[in-house]
Amino acid sequence: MFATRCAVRRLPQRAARRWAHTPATLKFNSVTEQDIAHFQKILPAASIISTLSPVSSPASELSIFNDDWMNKYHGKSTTVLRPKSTKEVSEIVKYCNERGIAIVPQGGNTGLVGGSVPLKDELILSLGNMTKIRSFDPVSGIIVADAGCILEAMSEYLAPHDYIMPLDLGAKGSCQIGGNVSTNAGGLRLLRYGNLHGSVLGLEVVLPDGTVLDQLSTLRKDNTGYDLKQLFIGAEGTLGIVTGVSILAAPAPQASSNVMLALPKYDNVLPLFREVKRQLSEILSAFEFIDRKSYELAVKHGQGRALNDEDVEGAECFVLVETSGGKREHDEEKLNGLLESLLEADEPLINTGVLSQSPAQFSQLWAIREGITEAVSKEGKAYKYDISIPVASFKEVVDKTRDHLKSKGLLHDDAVKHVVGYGHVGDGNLHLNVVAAAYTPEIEAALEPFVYELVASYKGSISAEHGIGAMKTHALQYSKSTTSIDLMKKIKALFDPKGIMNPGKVLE
Ligand code: FAD
Ligand code: 2HG
Ligand code: ZN
Repeated sequence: MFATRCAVRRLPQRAARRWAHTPATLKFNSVTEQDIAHFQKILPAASIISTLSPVSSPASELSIFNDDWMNKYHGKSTTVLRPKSTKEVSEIVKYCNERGIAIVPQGGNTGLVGGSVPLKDELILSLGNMTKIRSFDPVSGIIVADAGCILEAMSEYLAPHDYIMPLDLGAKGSCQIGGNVSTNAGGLRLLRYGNLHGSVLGLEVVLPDGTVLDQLSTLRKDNTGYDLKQLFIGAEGTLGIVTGVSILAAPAPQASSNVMLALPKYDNVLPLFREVKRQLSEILSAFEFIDRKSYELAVKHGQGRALNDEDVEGAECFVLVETSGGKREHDEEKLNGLLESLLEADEPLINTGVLSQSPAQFSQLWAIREGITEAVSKEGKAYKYDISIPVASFKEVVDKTRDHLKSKGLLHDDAVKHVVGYGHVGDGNLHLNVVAAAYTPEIEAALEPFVYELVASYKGSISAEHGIGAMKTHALQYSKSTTSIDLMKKIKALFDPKGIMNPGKVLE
């Protein structure tokens, strides 16, 4: 490995808000044995999991659908339906609408805001059985797939055709393309390929009354009035169930490389970003930030391979830079030139750079960054704030949050163990994770609305990429005006007048 030494938004009224996570009372019908008998007419036995008779599955079979990835949010659904076709989804939804049964659409259940599990006993409609690639055009790179296709499986399908998916996330082995679209997932390639509002070309959606909206276009350009598909991208299952996705894949880069840069101080991140962009220009494909504690947690919990001690010594934080381009020699020359100039500068912005020399080392460096979420969840219970703020303020926000928790007497091993920051610097997206011994009302009360007010004071967004889910419905006004929220409510009422689609998520 290469290693060388070297105008504030007006804050909403606090008094009127509720801050504990207490979902509004939902008034929907519970699934009954008669409903199960009806679902048996639509679906084969293997597609119904229910504790109700005559199916009578053990409750343990339901828990992976009722509990979220963090084990923070817990639903009480009695029934999970796993349709295999759009027609089956449509029949289920039509019936639930008539009966007043609420539905939670569920993909890979890797969401981090409590959006994918019920608040009460809503029916869970899992897309996990809809896994067909419907078509792929190797000339345009457009792939059309069932919503339940796992992101990684789609990448594997595309690899022999020399294409890649335009998005990549640590949860790729479990998350589904329908879930990605429904959360407008960002991830590690957004800097290069932009977000899903650009790369998704068409959607097939089952609307809350069971009607199938077929907008599964494979056209790059289509200016025929309102672009309705955009409404479902990031709707978190509140407007309908995405059953099919048409998406533009990207040509696979012919050469990729990465380097982990160790920085003596956070203040160097921004000048470094400018310099890296200037020198690497079109081959820069990722610029990811990892603070020291996040790095230590990743290594402690076996994510990637630890850097040598001398590379870590004196580092306040790290930046992982990835390049992707068309010609290895050209890209290597640029990257090596960058590293040399960084290390030889009069006042170097970095201490060291650890450059991957093989595909295995490339993956190991990425594993450190991608593994932080997993590491944090092994260390304790994480309160996750996924925020957009000016990059210059990343460290300040982490420090202010830590100081605030300290002032509340909560910064000790039995309450909050660590406050860490990492994320997508290139996109202005910080992941602020507060790692606690347990989820407690006391810690939550110390964090909220504190964090949201802090974000608003930087004119930031309370959700850069994970969404609102059940976690932030009561905080939406920190990032959206009353006019916007009112319009969102009208759109929701237009699509879903009975409110059966993922109630209590996104909007209160
Ligand atoms: P789920 O968690 O099942 O559902 C998420 C939301 O979408 C829910 O509201 C659900 O109701 C709705 N939904 C799911 N499928 C459908 C459908 N077919 N139709 C309508 N609504 C639907 N997120 C990022 O943005 N960037 C990251 O880098 C990132 N990294 C992650 C790393 C790890 C280790 C983990 C655990 C999570 C990460 N996430 C990230 C969060 C999560 O993976 C994404 O939000 C992902 O897009 C969710 O997909 P899913 O299939 O698991 O959806
Ligand atoms: C990432 O960028 C994901 O790694 C997850 O968005 C962030 O766990 C988190 O807070
Ligand atoms: Zn992220």
